[in-house]
Amino acid sequence: MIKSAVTIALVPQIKTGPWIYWDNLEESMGKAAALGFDGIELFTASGDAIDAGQLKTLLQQYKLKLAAVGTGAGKVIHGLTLTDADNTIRKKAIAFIQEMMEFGALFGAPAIIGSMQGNALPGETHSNSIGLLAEALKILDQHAGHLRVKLIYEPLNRYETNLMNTLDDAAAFIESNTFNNIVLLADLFHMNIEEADPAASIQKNIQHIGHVHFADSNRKPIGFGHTQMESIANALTASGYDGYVSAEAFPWPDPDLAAAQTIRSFNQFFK
Ligand code: LER
Ligand code: MN
Repeated sequence: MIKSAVTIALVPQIKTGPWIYWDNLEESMGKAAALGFDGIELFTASGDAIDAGQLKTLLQQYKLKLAAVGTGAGKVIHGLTLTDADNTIRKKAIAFIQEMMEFGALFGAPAIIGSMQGNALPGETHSNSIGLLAEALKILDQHAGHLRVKLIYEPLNRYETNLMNTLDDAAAFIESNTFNNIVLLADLFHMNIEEADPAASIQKNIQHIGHVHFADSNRKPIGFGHTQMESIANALTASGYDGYVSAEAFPWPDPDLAAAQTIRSFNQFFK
């Protein structure tokens, strides 16, 4: 069965980003639980930014699961990416993600590699940067195996990365590198920009998809833009997808209304 999740960001440096809840972990979890979400997706400053024992207690108290942990703070706060030309920075990026993976694994949750994949910067060839990404993901894929969790790789739109922008490209990359634990994230906002037909692309690449970011064409909550959600939802349900559909969307018009709109849309399309 497809599960719902909502994002909670606890990193002040990304305050303008597409996350529904902010600031107070417990209050946000209480609200998510009251609306009937199955899980939360957390963005923290590092793998030890919040106390694991406290999170465990709160997850039990509110009957929520940890759906995934985001690693974007590694880039935003520390300037780390997996494709930096500097080997020392790449190593730090890998270590940062490993720490996040270890935190998530305490709850059986995968980490997401989005902006930390970086870019092929001027002076670097695209194939060299893809090679650096593959090298780093090989190490992280093995780490995921040790931790018995998946690791989620997210193709982003062209304004955020020039490495891979579509599910087709990311699926081909995964297949050619024979990773064992890496799954893809279908972010409906990025897909709205990059995919000719988001529903068809999901259908074609479904065997690799392990997580979905639920946002409309304008990155507002689903229902506030022009994404044709019905065909996308049909592609997911018909395939037997049983992962999370997680609201990574702007808190528009405010976090509470954005969360309410999200669960309304989730129930409309997936229940
Ligand atoms: C991360 O999940 C994502 O979608 C990025 O666009 C955030 O910068
Ligand atoms: Mn995303």
